[in-house]
Amino acid sequence: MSVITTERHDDVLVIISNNPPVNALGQAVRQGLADGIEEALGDDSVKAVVIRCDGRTFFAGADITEFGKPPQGPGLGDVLDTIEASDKPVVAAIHGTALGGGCEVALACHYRVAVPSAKLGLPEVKLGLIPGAAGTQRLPRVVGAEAALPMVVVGNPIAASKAQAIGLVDAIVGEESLAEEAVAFARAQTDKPVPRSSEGTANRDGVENPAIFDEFRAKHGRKLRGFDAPAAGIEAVKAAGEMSYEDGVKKERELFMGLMGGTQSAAMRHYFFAERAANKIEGIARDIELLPIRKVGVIGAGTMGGGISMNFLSAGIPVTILEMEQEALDRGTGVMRANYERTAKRGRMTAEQVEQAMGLLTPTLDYDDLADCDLVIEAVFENMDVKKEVFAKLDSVVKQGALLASNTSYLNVDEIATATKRPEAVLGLHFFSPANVMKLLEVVRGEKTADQVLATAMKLAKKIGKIAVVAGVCDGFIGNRMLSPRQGQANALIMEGANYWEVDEVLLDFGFPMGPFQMSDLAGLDIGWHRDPTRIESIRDALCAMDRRGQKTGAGFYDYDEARQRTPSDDVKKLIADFAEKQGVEQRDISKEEIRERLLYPMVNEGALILEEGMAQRASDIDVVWINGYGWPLYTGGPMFWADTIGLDTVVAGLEKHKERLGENFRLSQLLKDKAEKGERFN
Ligand code: 3H9
Repeated sequence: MSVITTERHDDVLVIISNNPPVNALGQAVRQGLADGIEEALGDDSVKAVVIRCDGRTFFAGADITEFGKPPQGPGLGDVLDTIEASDKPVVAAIHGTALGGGCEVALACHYRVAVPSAKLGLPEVKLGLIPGAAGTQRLPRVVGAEAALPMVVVGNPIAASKAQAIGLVDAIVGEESLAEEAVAFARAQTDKPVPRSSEGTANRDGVENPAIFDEFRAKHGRKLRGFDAPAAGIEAVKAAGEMSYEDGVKKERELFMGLMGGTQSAAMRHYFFAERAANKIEGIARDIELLPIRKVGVIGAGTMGGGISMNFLSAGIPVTILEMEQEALDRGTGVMRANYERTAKRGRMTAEQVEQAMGLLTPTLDYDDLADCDLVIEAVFENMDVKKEVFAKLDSVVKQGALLASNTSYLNVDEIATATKRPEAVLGLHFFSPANVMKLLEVVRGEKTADQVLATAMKLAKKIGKIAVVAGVCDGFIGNRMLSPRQGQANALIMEGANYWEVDEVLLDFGFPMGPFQMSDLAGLDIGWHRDPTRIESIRDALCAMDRRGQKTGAGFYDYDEARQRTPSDDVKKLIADFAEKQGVEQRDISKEEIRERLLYPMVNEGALILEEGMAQRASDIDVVWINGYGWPLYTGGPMFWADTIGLDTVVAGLEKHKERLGENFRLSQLLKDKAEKGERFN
């Protein structure tokens, strides 16, 4: 069946798209829309037109899978010009999400009606692009530059009610009666001059008050640092006020094509599909029967246990939280309440929602209270014996059929599972701190973890708003395992003479939010410290002995002022040099290029080892982990995609160049080597 059909309702022609799953505007859809309009214009008995979609949503945008391939006509811009040029009124009937090109279709129509649950937006910026079918020129003419800016430059969709308030939607209709009401709305517009978005004048606000652009930049600059598309988006919206419509469209095209050909958009499109691929588990049928998770148990009410619990409470799933002592239990639940209340104060939750969430929490000191949980997550001290003890206990009290999970970040999940008589029920659920905020979840598949258990965990992760990636059992799983060589090199580099602030700067310049030494200062240098100031075995020991324990003591690697602004410390530089001398390490000048190569290339190599050992399902999963868990800049696509972009032969050559300095445990991945030789990519 054709993806576009038409239907007559007396004098109204309804053009219907049915292109699952999201009515992306692929070639056949564009052609069908053009044909539909031609049909309407060629038939005198048609007085008005409605464009609507079947299935779960209005057009969710251009078909991203067509990007990077030779274009096939008709182009979306041309189709939209045809729609807008019609002198018979055309009404967009919107449900689901009108996104990107879909929102541009709606803008080209003369009127827009939507159901209350509909959302409209221009998320192209999240793919490293700007709208490319005149969205940046039509939208400001309809809603004004000020309202258009966040939509184009930040890209979050807005609700139908908000869209109506800014003039993007003309009428909100019943959730169940969109089709009929849109036809009636269209019929009521006949015999009136059609309003065309390209002729709107709301964009004057940007000309009369150009300060809105600077204010917008000042407000969002930090968040958009490093990304190319937002600046292009601002430029395009500005052009909508300063140029004729035709010239503005040309400007938009120029900017769009520039971004489309760049590496950032390729990286961000890669990420879009990577995030979706991560959810799929190889070898497990998509329709496998899942276990119901109606009640969750969490062991440990510390920072991690509390944060983990909040995920479930916020999703409406009851949690029983267990501690050893009443005091620790009270403290933990108190922190959770305080966190919720802070969220409420910021207006992101109502007081009622706070009570609702906390009402689902049952604190306990008694293991027996976990008996009827469908999933228990252990978040106790990171020690194998302690974990095994907990799992043995769980095995004896928790009902059969439940999932038993460890939040360990390093330990061997298979060994933990041996403490039970049901290793098939055991898996790792590695949350990242703060667990109620961080999106990433590593789902660790043990040797014996049942398919059903794994699939249930992945589904549950989505329900609580996490981005889950399957990892195999190895030291540090995917994320921490790759962090380890980077940290090793950071430490080695400062011993060899690199300034620690330059090591941080290299990563900041690359796009990380923080460098390793800033990170250490933030976390506290005394984590895991032996507390003996006379025992100096590392630079950290030396810093702790001087009471430089990080931000909390006003000094660590850096000195901190009252506003927590950091300045490099000459004392620390000297301390490092002295320590290096004592260890017999000769210091030298080290270039930023070497720092960058030695920090990042070993990570790619570790990623390749993870892949060749089957500890990650696919290279793109590794990218998803590093972007969501460790602040790897999205616009490079993650470590593996970044390596593809610079060339795997470059990475291998760099690793070989620095081989002597990469530590005795360094082992070049055969997979990386082979791929580099063959000129292949990971993604
Ligand atoms: C654009 O429009 C440029 C124009 O301005 C200019 C043109 C000249 N294309 O996310 P889900 C697939 S740029 C192709 O799991 P949900 C997706 O990969 C575009 N495929 O569902 C997945 O496939 P699979 C601007 C697409 O309900 C399946 O659909 N638009 C596209 O959680 C289901 O997706 C956007 O950026 C697409 N455009 O969320 C919107 N979209 O099942 C991008 C989805 O094989 N899309 N797929 O894994 C979204 O934000 C979400 O998909 C949406 C549904 C909210 C629509």
